[in-house]
Amino acid sequence: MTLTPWRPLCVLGIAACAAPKLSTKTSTPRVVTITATDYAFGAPDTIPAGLTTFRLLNPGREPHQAVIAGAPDKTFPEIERALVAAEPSMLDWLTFPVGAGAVGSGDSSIVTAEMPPGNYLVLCYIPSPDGKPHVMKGMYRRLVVVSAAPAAVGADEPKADVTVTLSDYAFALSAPLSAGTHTIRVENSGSQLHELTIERLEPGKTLADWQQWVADSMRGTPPTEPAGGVTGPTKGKVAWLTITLQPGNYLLNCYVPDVKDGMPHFMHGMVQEITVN
Ligand SMILES: [Cu+2]
Repeated sequence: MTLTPWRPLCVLGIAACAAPKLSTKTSTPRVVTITATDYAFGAPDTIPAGLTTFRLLNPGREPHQAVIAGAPDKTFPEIERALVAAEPSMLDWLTFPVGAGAVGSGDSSIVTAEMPPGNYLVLCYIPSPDGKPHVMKGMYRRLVVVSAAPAAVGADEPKADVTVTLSDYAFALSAPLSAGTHTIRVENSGSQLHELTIERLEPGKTLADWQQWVADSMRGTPPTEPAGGVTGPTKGKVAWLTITLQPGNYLLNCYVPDVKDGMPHFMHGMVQEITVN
C-alpha cells in the first residue's frame, strides 16, 4: 500500500500512457479499465478469471492507486473488515494478485497478472492533503472474478525486458532500467506481500532527502512524485508492469506494512535509488 501523502501539486505526467507491449501473434490478456476519480473507482462489477491487464486511468485531481485484494472463499463484509481501514490488516488469507501503483492526475498505469476467481476489493490508500487515506473517503469498490472456461484463460504472458525480484527486504533488477517504455516482470520471492512503487526524485534530490522527509513525518513538499508501479503480487506469484520512464533519478519503494511489526518495508531497507539514462 502506498501511504505517502502525495500532494495534488506535486504530480505531473511522467509515466506517460503507454500501450501494453504484448505479443501480437497470439492471444493477449483481457484488458480491464479502472477509472480513479476523487474519490471513487469506475470498473466492471464482474470479470472472468485468467490473465488480465488492468489499465488505471486517473482523471482525478489527486494521485490515485488501485490496490486489488481479496480471497477465493470470503464474503465481501469479511474482506471489507480487513481492508477498509486507514491501516489494513494483512491477514494471511488475503491475496493481492496485482494492483496499479500510484499515478498523478492525468496519468495512467498498466499492470497484468493472473486473476484467480474470488471476491476482491479495488482500493486506494493514498492520503489526501488532510491526511485521510482515500479509502476512508469511500474510495473502494467490489470486484467479482468468476471462473472462466479454459479457452478463455489461455492468453500469453506479456514479454518482459527486465525482471525485478522482490524479497524480504530488497529489490533485485536483472538489468538497469533505461529511459523508454518497459514491460517489467515482477516476481515476489519473499515470505510476505511486497510491492514495487516507482517514484521520480525531483531534480537534485536523493534518497537521503526522501529519508529526511519521512523522518520529518512526511510534512512539507515531498522530494518525489509518483510514477506508477505494481502493488503485490502475493508471495510466490508474478505480475507485469508496463511503464514509460524519462531520464532521471527514481526510488524503488515498498510501503507494505510488515506482517511481524507493522512497519512499512522501507523501514526494513526496502527502498533503493536508481538512475535512469
Ligand atoms: Cu515489501
